[in-house]
Amino acid sequence: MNRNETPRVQPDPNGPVGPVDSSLVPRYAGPATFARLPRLDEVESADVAVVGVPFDTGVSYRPGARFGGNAIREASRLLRPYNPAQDASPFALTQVVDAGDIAANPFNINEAVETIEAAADDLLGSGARMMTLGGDHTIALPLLRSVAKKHGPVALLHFDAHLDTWDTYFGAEYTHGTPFRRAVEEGILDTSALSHVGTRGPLYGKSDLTDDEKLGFGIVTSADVYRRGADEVADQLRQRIGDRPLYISIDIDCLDPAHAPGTGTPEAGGMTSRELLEILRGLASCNLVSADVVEVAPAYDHAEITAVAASHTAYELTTIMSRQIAASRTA
Ligand SMILES: [Mn+2]
Repeated sequence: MNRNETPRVQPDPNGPVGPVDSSLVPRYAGPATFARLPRLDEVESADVAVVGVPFDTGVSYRPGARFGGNAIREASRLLRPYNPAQDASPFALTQVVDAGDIAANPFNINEAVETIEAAADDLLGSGARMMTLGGDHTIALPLLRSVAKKHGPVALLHFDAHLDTWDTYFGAEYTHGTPFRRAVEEGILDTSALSHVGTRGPLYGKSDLTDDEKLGFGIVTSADVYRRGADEVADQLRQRIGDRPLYISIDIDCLDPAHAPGTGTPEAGGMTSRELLEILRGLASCNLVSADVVEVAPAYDHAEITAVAASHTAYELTTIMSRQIAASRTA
């Protein structure tokens, strides 16, 4: 299909280029960009750039998250342009695009981290907010470095079964279990507004928790979400964050393996996808400057369960960013 002939949802001919019109081209036809959005090179500029980082050299257990971004894109074919939970049409409010993949060296973690940071600098420098699809959690460090160059130290909400604040693995500094310790050490996080959400499972020792607390993190465990409910948790997180620039990093293993089997280090007793989406909706008034969804490993997935959850998660985050950009323009 010639791209110039591709029918698109585009309510305003002078407004953003929308997704492929699924009433004219079936959802399962054509290339899979995120939510069937235009590619970056098909538009003049982007407000929100969905970008893949196919890199998983930093994993400690099951590999395979390098295939996560494209699995999420495939599952995102079913996303529709109106988000009733937030009463918004994110792709009509602002120009959202699929910016393709950042090509990172799979054999050299340090070089990959530099490449990802430089590519993020380019995208953020163009004025876009980033919605990154991982990749393993190592990639959050270079993404946060880039975001901090633009906004200063940012508040962080880290949805994950794990703390990801360990020091090193086998002597390696940059791994998927260490990005947030590095980020605190580098001064790129606002340590008055950091929280893990969804944490659970066995640790190496109690010192894992006391070390993490010293770095400045609060913890909302998976059991806290179950006992207190999504609304109360979102209220508490919103109060902690205030109007600080916020980065949200979502390891899909924050969800129970029933909701996200396709991931590298699954832990029993996790949140449901409904709880995750409801917490995110409760954060819609926060100043979300960029976000990532990582650790989708499709080789362990079944029936696209994990990729569907990740695509809806990215859609909710994209909607939050798009609404805020639109609101700032009319303010
Ligand atoms: Mn993680």
